[in-house]
Amino acid sequence: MKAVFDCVSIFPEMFAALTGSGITRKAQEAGLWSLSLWNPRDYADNAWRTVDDRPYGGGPGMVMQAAPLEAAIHAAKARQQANGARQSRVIYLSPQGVPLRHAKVIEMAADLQAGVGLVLLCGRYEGVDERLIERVVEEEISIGDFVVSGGELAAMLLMDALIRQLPGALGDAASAAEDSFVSGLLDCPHYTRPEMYAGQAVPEVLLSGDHARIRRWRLKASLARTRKRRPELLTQRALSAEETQLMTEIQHEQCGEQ
Ligand code: 9WO
Repeated sequence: MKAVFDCVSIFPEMFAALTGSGITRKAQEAGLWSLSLWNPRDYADNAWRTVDDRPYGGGPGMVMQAAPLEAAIHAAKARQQANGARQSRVIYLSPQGVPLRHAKVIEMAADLQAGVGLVLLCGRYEGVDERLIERVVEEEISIGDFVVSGGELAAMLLMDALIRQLPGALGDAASAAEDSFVSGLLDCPHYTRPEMYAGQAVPEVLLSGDHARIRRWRLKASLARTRKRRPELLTQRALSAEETQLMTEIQHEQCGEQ
């Protein structure tokens, strides 16, 4: 089934980043996913189309009002249902959400294919009236421990991660199953022509044509990188016999460097 996204945003034009370029554009043209945009300003009850107001309790900045957001979300859900969605799930992108991980992306992509439509709420200003979140938001998701200017980029990042999991989204050669993190490890380094660049050669093994040796070298490079940069990923994951052997080699090599 086609993956259905509906985004509620006062900056709908930002989503051209997703529909205009690359794999996400190709996948949309191939009918793998569709996006509808809902501007809460269209549901404002005043002639100036404002959807924000000052925070109760004082302080700087503005808060998005519940009513126009709820009306936009309601319209998005109604359209999804009319188009045959089995279910609609409202997600708010915010730094207060549950951190997004690869396993969650896989799970959500499967739900999309099974007919669960996503409604992504993109906040602006200092946030959204909490009562709207309590009333309609089913999941709050964070893409990382930092603040940006609004939820749109986070929504697009989530959509991109989901779209590349849809069957047929990546070319024949590429496969989402080979992505970094599927293995629970960081990706190994990559090289292309020329063989010598700025005095640096491509690792000899990659020119050898010995596929077993190349696979082993890549696995070892992934393990070494993960150990150095993200050691906590290794404590969350079991090692195979081969991986344990490679880790021992890596530890010995590291000792020599110091
Ligand atoms: C803005 C601000 C300005 C002055 C004082 C305090 C402030 N807090 C914020 C703020 O957190 N704004 C957010 C902007 C409100 C919700 C939407 N915005 C948002 C979402 N920024 N970053 C995200 C986000 C979403 C998912 N994962 C990481 C970040």
